[in-house]
Amino acid sequence: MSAAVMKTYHGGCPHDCPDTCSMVFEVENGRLTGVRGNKEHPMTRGGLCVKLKDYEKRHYHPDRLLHPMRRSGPKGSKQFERITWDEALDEIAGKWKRIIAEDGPQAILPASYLGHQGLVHGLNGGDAFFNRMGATVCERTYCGEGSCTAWLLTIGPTAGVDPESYIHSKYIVIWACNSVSTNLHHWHIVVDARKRGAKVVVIDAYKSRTAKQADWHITPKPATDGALAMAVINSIIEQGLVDRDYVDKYTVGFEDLAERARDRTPEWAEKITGVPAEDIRRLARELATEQPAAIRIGVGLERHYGGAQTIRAVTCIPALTGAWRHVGGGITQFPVWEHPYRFDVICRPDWIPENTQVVNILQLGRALTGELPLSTPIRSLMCWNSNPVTQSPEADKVVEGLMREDLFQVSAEHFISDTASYADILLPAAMGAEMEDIILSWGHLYLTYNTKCADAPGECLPNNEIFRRLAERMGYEDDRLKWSDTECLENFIDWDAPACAGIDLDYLRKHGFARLNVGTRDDRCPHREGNFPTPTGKCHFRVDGAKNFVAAPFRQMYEGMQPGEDIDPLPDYLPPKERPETNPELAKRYPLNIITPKSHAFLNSCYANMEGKQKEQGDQFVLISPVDAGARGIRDGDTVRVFNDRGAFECAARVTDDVNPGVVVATLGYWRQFNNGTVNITSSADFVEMGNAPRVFDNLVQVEAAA
Ligand SMILES: Nc1nc2c(c(=O)[nH]1)N[C@H]1C(S)=C(S)[C@@H](COP(=O)(O)OP(=O)(O)OC[C@H]3O[C@@H](n4cnc5c(=O)[nH]c(N)nc54)[C@H](O)[C@@H]3O)O[C@H]1N2
Ligand SMILES: Nc1nc2c(c(=O)[nH]1)N[C@H]1C(S)=C(S)[C@@H](COP(=O)(O)OP(=O)(O)OC[C@H]3O[C@@H](n4cnc5c(=O)[nH]c(N)nc54)[C@H](O)[C@@H]3O)O[C@H]1N2
Ligand code: SF4
Ligand SMILES: [Mo]
Repeated sequence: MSAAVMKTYHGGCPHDCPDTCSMVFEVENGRLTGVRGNKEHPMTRGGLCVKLKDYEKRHYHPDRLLHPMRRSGPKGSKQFERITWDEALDEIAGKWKRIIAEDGPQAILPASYLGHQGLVHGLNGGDAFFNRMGATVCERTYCGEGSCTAWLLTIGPTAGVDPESYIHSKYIVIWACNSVSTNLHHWHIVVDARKRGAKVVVIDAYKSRTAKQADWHITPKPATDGALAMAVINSIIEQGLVDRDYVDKYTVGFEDLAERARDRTPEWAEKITGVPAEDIRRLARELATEQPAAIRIGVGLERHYGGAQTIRAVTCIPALTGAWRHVGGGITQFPVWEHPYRFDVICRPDWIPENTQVVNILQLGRALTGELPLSTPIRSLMCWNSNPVTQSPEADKVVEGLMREDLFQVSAEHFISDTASYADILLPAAMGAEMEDIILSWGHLYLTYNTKCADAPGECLPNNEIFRRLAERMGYEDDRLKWSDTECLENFIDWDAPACAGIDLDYLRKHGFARLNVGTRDDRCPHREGNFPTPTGKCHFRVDGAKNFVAAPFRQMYEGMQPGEDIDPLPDYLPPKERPETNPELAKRYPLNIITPKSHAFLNSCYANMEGKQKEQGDQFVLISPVDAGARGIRDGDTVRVFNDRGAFECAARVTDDVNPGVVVATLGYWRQFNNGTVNITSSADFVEMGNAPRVFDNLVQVEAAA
């Protein structure tokens, strides 16, 4: 017997995480035996997070879906029987052809997200196929698309401050982002900057892991950051700290913004946010004078009715203060805007037939139950790279829709997730080390290569191969639908773009990653002299004539969106729909604001079925203040019911001062099949005012001891 030889290959973490780590895959005899972070990569720096440190265990987990299956029991019963790939593909193509003949292709709805973040196998991997079919377009605004609308309106598609340049920052504001859990490799840089003298301010509605490590934690009431931001603008102006030269040369609409902000004083904001006026003045003063000052915004800012307007206000601040003049000064959202991906080639939006209906993935429940009027009702759903039963709001409605006997559901998955549980046909999908790809990043400025180096177990196939086979079965002859994974990579990136100078596929295969040519950490200062990628080249405090639109960096041009309402030319505070102050009637029954952010040891709903991660994360819980717990006779560890008119879930109460009275926190990702309900049962599928973004933190509930 010869000893197995261990070889290493370049990998890229394929999960929906801004860090997009460069990995080292250790492989023996076609089997992934270990993973490490790449030491050469300036952000990964040799370390992975708690979720990925034993990624090989996810590849060979005993529950992994290994063969195509057909449902053999009632919907949701998780009874399936093994079938062959040919049987599965024939059944799917047969059903779809019949549906198309009877009701047209719009009766078919694809639903995907960033379960895999590769250019080939990821979010947009099935778009060309479904656009060719003429299926209903799925508007996938799960994450940050209202933030994107705000960002584009104000400063255009810029990557903003390089997360690595924070090493040069002297003042760092992390605004509604739990970096220690969700952006760990940026947090390392923040900590290094602090060692060099930077002050770290965290603005978070509760004492998150990140807030606990801040030099200064500011705690606004949930969904009131718009008032805080407007008062910061007011105070920068009032204290005479505006960089007049920068504003005159590189911005539009200062006088109007100043007029709008005139009565948004710190005292006004104190009443709304609960943050003392003196603290707001101090924040304004320090943000203006401690340069370079950088703001890192998280998606927590977006998740309430006025979220996008809030982000517009925050995005104005660095231009007011002239922070953009400095390396390490300005604001960071999703650096993906400067990555040269060819979404027109990836998605083929030109194949979408005119007037195709659009269904938003946040409103999947409403669409499947008939609550949302559709010109063509949905008869078939294909789901991959996403788990809407846990991740979409109004989750009970999603389940009600999936239980429909007349709905033909196909799920391509790694596991029988909460969504896949309801499928008629299950397709086993290949995992990270089993397929070639380039992983996009929305959190840094590198391309990251992933080698196919392990054999897929059982009969698992990469997403792109699944779509190639489906295209063949459907009789679609287009070349684009036949490309190999390598051909896709050759075509999906604009290799001739200036950002790619000196980089090609061979280079990536050899080195594993490459930094885009968009300046270095130490010299990148993209808006020192304006140069904003807006129609005027300036930062727009004021925007004239704009209509609401959906902006997404991972886009297939969401042109399906009806021309929206007029947009307020200026940023402002828009009160949330569900706060005791704004909705006292509702608050009589449901007095507590619930926030449902990410779990530390899960990646959205991924890993919540793995024992090791369950141990790291603990059972489903809700954080509740001693005041609110006491008033309800709830003790630490009690099982409680969290509910409102949309539904209920049960979990353990953790009584703690980490949350203020009136606020409760329950993290996301736990599976319905292992728990008594999930957090998204209580959240609303209504949108943020702009960008059709999720309003899931704009939510009132009651908590009571479980019967
Ligand atoms: N461990 C882990 N990491 C992840 C993920 C995961 O599931 N687990 N998911 C990945 C994905 S898809 C994303 S989008 C990112 C998201 O990463 P983040 O942007 O960090 O998003 P969240 O964890 O939802 O919440 C951010 C913070 O906003 C706070 N917050 C909520 N509402 C408000 C408010 O009104 N005002 C203020 N000031 N703060 C508020 C919350 O308390 C929370 O601490 O994380 C990625 N990384
Ligand atoms: N209440 C609340 N709701 C939220 C959020 C929140 O903070 N609070 N966050 C929102 C955000 S930011 C996001 S991004 C969404 C995320 O929502 P989803 O994208 O639905 O996230 P996941 O639950 O991780 O689902 C990804 C699924 O894809 C599967 N998958 C992974 N890789 C592959 C692959 O290669 N092939 C196939 N076929 N399948 C694969 C995984 O097994 C998993 O079941 O949730 C949103 N929902
Ligand atoms: S989940 Fe994020 S932090 Fe963890 S390995 Fe992947 S990219 Fe890195
Ligand atoms: Mo996300």
